[in-house]
Amino acid sequence: MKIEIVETAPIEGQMPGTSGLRKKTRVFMEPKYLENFIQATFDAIGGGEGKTFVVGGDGRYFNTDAIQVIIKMAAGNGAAAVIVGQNGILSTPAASHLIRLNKADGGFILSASHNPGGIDEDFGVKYNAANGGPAPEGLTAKVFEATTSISHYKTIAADNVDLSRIGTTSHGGMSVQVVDPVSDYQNLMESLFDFGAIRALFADGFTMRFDAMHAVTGPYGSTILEDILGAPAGTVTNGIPLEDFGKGHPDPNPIWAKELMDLMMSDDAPDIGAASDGDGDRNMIVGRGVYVTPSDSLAILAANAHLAPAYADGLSGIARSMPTSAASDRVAAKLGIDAYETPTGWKFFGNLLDAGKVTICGEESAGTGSSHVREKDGLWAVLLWLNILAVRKQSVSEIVEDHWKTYGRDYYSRYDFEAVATDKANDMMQNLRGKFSQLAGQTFAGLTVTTADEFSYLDPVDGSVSDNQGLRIAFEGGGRAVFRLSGTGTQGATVRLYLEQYSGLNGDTNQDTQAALQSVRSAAFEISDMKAIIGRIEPDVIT
Ligand code: VG1
Ligand code: CO
Repeated sequence: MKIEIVETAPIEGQMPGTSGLRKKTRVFMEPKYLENFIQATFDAIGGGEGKTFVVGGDGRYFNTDAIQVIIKMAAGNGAAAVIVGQNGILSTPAASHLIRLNKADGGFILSASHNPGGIDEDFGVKYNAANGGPAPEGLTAKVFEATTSISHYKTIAADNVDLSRIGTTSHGGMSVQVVDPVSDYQNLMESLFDFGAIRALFADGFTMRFDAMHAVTGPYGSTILEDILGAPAGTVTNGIPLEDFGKGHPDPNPIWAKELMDLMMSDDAPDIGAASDGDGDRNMIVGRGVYVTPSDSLAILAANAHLAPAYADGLSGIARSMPTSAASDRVAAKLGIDAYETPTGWKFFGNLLDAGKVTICGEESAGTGSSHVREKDGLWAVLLWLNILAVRKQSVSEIVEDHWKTYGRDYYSRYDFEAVATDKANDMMQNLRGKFSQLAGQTFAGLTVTTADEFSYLDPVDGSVSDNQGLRIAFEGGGRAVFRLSGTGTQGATVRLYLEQYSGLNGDTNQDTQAALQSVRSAAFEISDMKAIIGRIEPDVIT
């Protein structure tokens, strides 16, 4: 088939953020917008010639259109093969697994994750490398560079591929393999966990509600939890992926998964509740009457992972993003293994996982995962919880309370201030930065600052340095406040304020979270001058 070389010109602003390039869907639909970014990616990786790529997305509006464009451009760039999920569906962890399983050269994941979907909402493209993980910063910088000098893109004139039919066809000399999105992922999960024990748990009357939030995990949850593990029909709710996620935010937190939270706090609560995000890489865990913070979930999973077959020999190390609470560090210390602190975003865990330095990683934003893929993995976390529950034969709340008794409790909450004017958000950060050299030793809201610094990460594997990764203030008595600007939004700036207070080893673990954080919060507001600079201290979302 004839390769078409189409002239184009650079389009501004195609800089990937925390997790891929995210823009309004209509922006992605503008002529050549997607094409430019895809060609820049091919250019940044040294071309597509003879390579194999995995392609799929979370099912949001424009997903299949974008996939058809990418398939044709892969052919135009000389790729040997494309592996694509049936109907364009692949969760982010499943795509990561397919890249690794098929030894593909990389993959395109079409998703803006937790951002709402639809023609007037958000769309996104993430590129993952041959290890299955998000493109590291060095590569995203190259992609961006290529978008600023692009002059043409390559494609083929061909009919669209029928994405509904599983099987292999040839397009312009390139093979296109349409695969079941769930089966390989399901096999991977079966290889990690004791499905027999989990099946027995459900057979014993254990109950669960898994809210797929009309996003990509519906088919994965239905197959694995209901069909394979025997959870009763109806365990998975909102299980059909919709282009607009039913107009919700597919963000697994107590705000956006309110229906699930209400159920879990009621008398009719099942034994465990879980929810997943748009592209299936994040998870929320709720026990009957108890919300498990993602930072605690990471720590509890790490402390109990040896109860699942895949981790029976123990963990090599644990990594967490900087704003995530210190709870998992306490587990690492007790296990005598290394703890790593990385910037926000899964791309920073890839090197540690590849080098075998860590087995389990996590973020406060409800992402947890392990060395089984190179992405965070929502359903994996849920299955590990189920495996632990099946072995320990205790409730979620008993396990959480036992954990706090052993390690102390890290009270934790994140405040999001959305759609802040970008210049004001930058002013606030700049003002705060300017105070840092003077803060140590000063007291605010009764708390004395021990250290104040801007987080910079030195990757212990490749020696790369990532600066400006968040402003952190630590207080005497185990409190901490962190400020950073989100890198996934598409409108204005989102200020994230992360608050944490350690109870101490034998301290009170039964306080209300917001009450326990009161001093740290007041100190953070005071030090940052938030009210004066951005005009508010009332967050849009508290998680
Ligand atoms: C947010 C989260 C971060 C996560 C990222 C991508 O980034 O805070 O922990 O890795 O989303 O997750 P930011 O820059 O907005 O704080 V996902 O599930 O959107 O791919
Ligand atoms: Co996600």
